[in-house]
Amino acid sequence: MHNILVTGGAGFIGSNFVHHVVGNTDATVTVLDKMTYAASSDALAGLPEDRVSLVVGDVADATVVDPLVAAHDAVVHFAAESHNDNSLRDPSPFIQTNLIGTFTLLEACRKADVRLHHVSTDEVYGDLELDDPKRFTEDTPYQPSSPYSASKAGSDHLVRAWVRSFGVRATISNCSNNYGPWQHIEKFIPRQITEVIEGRRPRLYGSGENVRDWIHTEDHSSAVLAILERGRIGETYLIGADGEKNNLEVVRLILRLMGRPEDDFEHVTDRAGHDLRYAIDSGKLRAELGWTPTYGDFEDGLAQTISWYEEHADWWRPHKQAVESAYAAKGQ
Ligand code: NAD
Ligand code: TDX
Repeated sequence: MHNILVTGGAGFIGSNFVHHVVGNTDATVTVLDKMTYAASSDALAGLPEDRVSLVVGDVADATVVDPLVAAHDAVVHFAAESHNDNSLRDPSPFIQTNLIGTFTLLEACRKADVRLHHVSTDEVYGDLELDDPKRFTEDTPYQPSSPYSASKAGSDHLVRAWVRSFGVRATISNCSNNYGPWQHIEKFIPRQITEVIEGRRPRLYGSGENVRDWIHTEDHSSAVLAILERGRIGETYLIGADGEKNNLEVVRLILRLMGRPEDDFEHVTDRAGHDLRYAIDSGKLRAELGWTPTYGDFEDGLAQTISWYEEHADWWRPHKQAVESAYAAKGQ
C-alpha cells in the first residue's frame, strides 16, 4: 500500500498511527480530519511534508470523502466521537460521525473498490463481572451500554454488512483502553495526571473497582498496521496487551509516581451505566499475524506518559478549565 487515507489522523490514536506508518513503511498518508475539539495539529508536527498532508473535512460529507477515497489504495478509519461522558451529555454528534460517517466511508470504498480498515473498541461487547474467568473474544456477542459504544457497535455492523452484501474489502479491530502522549485531558489517565500537576486531587468515579485493560497507543498502532498489511479480509481482530487494572490501582500508581500520598484522591459521582470490566483475549491477532506488544510494563509506560504531560503543559493547559467545568457541572 503506497497511499493511505487516515480518517481522524489528528486525534490521539490516529496521529500516533500516522507517525508509525511514516516510521515503518514507505507509504504516503493523507489525513482527513474535521479538527474537532479532540484534534491537534501539534500531534502531526515534524512529519515530512512530502509524505503527509492534512485535509480538513467531515467523514460524513460524501462530496469530500468520495474523491479522496478514490485517490487512495487504502483507508484506515479512526475518526469518531470517542468519549463516553460526552455521549451521555449529548449523543447526537456520536450518531452523526460514528454511524453516518462510517456509512459515508463505506459507500465511497464500495464505489471505488478501496481496502478499508475500521478501528473500533472493546466496549461494543458490554462488560464482564469482576470474577468472570472469560475475556472478550471475536465471538463475544455485542451488548453495548452507552450511546458511544452503541454508535461504535452500529458502525461495526455496517462494516460487516458491506463486506458480506457488497464485497467491500474490509477488516475490523476492537481494541482496549489506550494511554500515551497526546490523549485528550478529558480521558481518565491524562485527567488525573494533569489534576495532580495543577495541585488538585484525582477524581475516581464511584468505588473505583471498575477494571480497564490498558494498552499503550504505540502498540495499538503496530497492531492496526499488521492487520492492514496482513489481516484476512472480512475478519475481526481483538487488540489488547493483557493490561487489566482497576481504576483505584491506576490512580494510586499515578499518585505514587508523582510523589503524592496514594490515598490523596476523591470519590465522585459515578458514570451513568458505568461498565464494570473490560478484558481482551488477543490470541487470534498474536497467532495469525505474529503481533506482540512492546510496552510490557504498565508502570514504565505510565511513568513516561506522566513525564510527557509534565513537559507539554503548553498543549493541554489552555483546555483544562473548560474540561473541569463540564465535569463539575455533573458532580464529577
Ligand atoms: P480522539 O477523540 O482523540 O480523536 C478523534 C479524531 O477524529 C479527532 O481528531 C477528531 O477531530 C476526528 N473527528 C471527529 N469527528 C470527525 C468527523 N466527523 N470527520 C472527520 N474527523 C472527525 O479519539 P481516539 O481516542 O484517538 O480514538 C480514535 C479511534 O479509536 C476511535 O474510532 C475510537 O472509537 C477508537 N478506539 C479508541 C480507544 C481509546 O482508548 N481511546 C480504544 C479503542 C478504540
Ligand atoms: O475522571 C474520571 N474518573 C474515573 O474514574 C474519568 C474521566 C474516568 N473515570 C473512569 C471511567 C472508566 O472506568 O476511568 C475509566 C476510564 O475512563 P475513560 O478514560 O473515559 O475511558 P472509557 O470510558 O473506558 O473508554 C475508553 O476506552 C475505550 C475510550 O475513551 C474509548 O474511546 C474507547 O473506546
